[in-house]
Amino acid sequence: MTQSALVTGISGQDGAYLAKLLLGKGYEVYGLLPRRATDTLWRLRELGVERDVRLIDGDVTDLSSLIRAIEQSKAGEIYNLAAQSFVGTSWRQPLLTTQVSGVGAANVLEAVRLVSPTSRFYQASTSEMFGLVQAERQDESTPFYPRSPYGVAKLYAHWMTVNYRESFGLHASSGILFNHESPLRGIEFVTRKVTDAVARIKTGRQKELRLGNIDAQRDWGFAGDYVQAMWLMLQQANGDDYVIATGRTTTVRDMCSIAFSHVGLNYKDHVVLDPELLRPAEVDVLLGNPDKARQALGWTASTRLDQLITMMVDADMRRVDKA
Ligand code: NAP
Ligand code: G4F
Repeated sequence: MTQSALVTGISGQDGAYLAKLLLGKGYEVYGLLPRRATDTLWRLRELGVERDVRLIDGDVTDLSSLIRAIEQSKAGEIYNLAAQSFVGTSWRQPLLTTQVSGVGAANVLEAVRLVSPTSRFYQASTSEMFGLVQAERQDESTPFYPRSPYGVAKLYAHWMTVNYRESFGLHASSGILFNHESPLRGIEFVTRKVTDAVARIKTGRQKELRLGNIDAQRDWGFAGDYVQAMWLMLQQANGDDYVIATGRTTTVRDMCSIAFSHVGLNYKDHVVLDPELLRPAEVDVLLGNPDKARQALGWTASTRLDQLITMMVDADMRRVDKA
C-alpha cells in the first residue's frame, strides 16, 4: 500500500527537500499550506516537485485545520517543519513566534493524538535551544539555554514532543538540527545573504555587504543531507531525540572568505560591519556532536562547508544572470 506523509512548512527550505525525498521513496506527499497573498511555491518548483505534492489549506495555529489535514491525508508520518524560523525576527515578533513555532507544534501533537495516534511524528527542533552553550560539543544530554524568543518557543515545542511520547506513547521524535543551508535557503539567513551578495557584487549590481557579528561560529551542513535524517528517525522502532550536525564549526568571517574567493574576490574589500545588525543576545558558537545519529541511524553529513557554499554561490550567479 502507498504510504502517505503530511509535511507542515512544505514551502520552506526543508519542506521542499523533504517532499522531494519522500516522493522519491514512493510516498504520497501532502503539504499543509497557509494562506498567503503571494506565491510561496518557488522552492518546490525549483526542485521540480510542485505538481507532485498535494496541498491542503491550513495553518499550525488553527487546530481544526490540522485535524482536517490529518484526516484527509491519512498520513502515517507527520513532519512538523512549520515555524517563524528567523531568529532576528523573533525579538520583533516574540508572540507570533511563540504561537507558530511553539504552540503550533503543540497543536500538531494534539491533532495527532486526537485523530491518528499511531502516526509517527517529527518535530523540527534546533541547536538554538543550546544558545549559551553549556558544553563545548553539544549532544542530546547537553542542558539547554536558549537566547532568543525563537529558541524559547522551540524549547517548549521540544519538551511537548518528549512529553507526548512519554504521556501518550506517541511515536514522536525531536530532531535537534544544527544550521543547514542550501541554494533554497531564505535570503535573510547569513549564508544566503552572503552568497546572493557575492553574485551581485561580482556582476556589478551591488557594492558592499553589511553584516553583524562575523565572529559568530556555526556548525553548518547541507539541507539535502539533513532531511534524510528526519526520515530515518521515523523509520526507527521508537521515537527519540537526535542531534544532527557535521561536528565542525566555522566563523561567519571564514564562511564569507570561502564565498568571495570562489569568484576571485576578497571579502575584506566588500564586507562592512553594521552595529544595527547585532542581535540583543547572541549565540556565539554552536558545535554539534552527531555520534548518536551516526550509531543509531547510520547518518552522517556528507557535504563539506566549502562544497555547500560554492554550490550556493553558483546557484546565485545563475539567478542574477537570468534576472
Ligand atoms: P523556513 O524556510 O523558514 O520554512 C518555514 C515554513 O513554515 C514555511 O513553509 C512557512 O510558510 C511555514 N509556516 C510559517 N508559519 C506557518 C503557519 N502559521 N502555519 C503553517 N506553516 C507556516 O525554515 P526551514 O529552514 O525550512 O526550517 C524548517 C524547520 O526546521 C523550521 O521549523 C525551523 O525552525 C527548523 N530548523 C531549521 C534549521 C535550519 O538551519 N534551516 C535548523 C534547525 C531547525 P510561509 O513561507 O508561507 O510563511
Ligand atoms: O543565518 P542566521 O540568521 O542563523 P541562526 O540565527 O543561527 O538561525 C538558524 O539556525 C538555527 C539552528 O541553529 C535555526 F533553528 C534557525 O531557524 C535558523 O535557521 O545567523 C547565523 C549567525 C548569527 O550568529 C548571526 O548573528 O550569523 C550572524 N550574522 C552576522 N551578520 C548574521 C548577519 N545573520 C544574519 N541573518 N544576517 C546578518 O547580516
